[in-house]
Amino acid sequence: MTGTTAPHRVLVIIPTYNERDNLPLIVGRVRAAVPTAHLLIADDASPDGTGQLADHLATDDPHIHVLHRPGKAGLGAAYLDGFDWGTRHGFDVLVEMDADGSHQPEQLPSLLERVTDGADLAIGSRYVPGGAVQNWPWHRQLLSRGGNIYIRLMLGIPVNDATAGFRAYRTTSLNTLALDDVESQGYCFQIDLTWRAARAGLRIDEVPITFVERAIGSSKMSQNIVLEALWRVFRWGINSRLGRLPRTTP
Ligand SMILES: Nc1nc2c(ncn2[C@@H]2O[C@H](COP(=O)(O)OP(=O)(O)OP(=O)(O)O)[C@@H](O)[C@H]2O)c(=O)[nH]1
Ligand SMILES: [Mg+2]
Repeated sequence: MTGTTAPHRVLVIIPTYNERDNLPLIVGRVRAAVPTAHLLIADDASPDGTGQLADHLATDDPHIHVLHRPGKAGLGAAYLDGFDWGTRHGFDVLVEMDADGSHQPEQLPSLLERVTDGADLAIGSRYVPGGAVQNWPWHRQLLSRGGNIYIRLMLGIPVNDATAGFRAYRTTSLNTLALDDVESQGYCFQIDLTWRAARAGLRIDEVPITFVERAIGSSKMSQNIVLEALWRVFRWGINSRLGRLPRTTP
């Protein structure tokens, strides 16, 4: 697909925690890039008033919806809630996108095009030819690239950017992945869903994107998020080798 029309009913889910200054910018860019898409802002009671700002944006635009969650419970929990909301409201494609401008809405049509072409999951990838990262310090690049090598070695999945958080899922395919037992948060949430999708035999396409480091607001990335990913991936890799795989389908 080229241009600005969406192939199906598309919901762009944007989890937010203290993104007041970023929110109007990202919402405006999504609305301009794919005007037919709807947005769901999943806010975890941000102390900076992001949730109230989201409500304000939603009053002026029927394409904008807001999910108020009671407190900070991590990216994964916010997405699971968003997936559930999107499924109940009949959306065919569910998109994950950060609020901080790292994922460029102008590149969303190329992800949606892959889903139209038959992909179950289109991943906006930094690590395929044509993909890039802008303004990341060397230690973040090392962590991300090293993390992806570790994931491929441990899990053997043919994905170059398994931690990427800019994705489009076909709703019917996503809902075959037994999401009720997903416990992972942060980057690990993205790895977990990639691992489930690969084991379920879903078609995963990587689409090159340019990831841009946030210019406004602060990162929620922490040492715990990295340790969680290291540990869970290690456990999944060992269990897989021992033939003790967790279930992938209900
Ligand atoms: N609802 C909700 N959103 C969150 C939570 N933690 C992070 N987010 C949002 O998830 C997105 C990604 O978070 P970032 O802080 O940018 O983390 P990151 O992209 O992994 O790390 P950086 O590369 O350092 O920016 C942003 O839109 C955040 O506002 C959370 O606990 N709840
Ligand atoms: Mg970010």
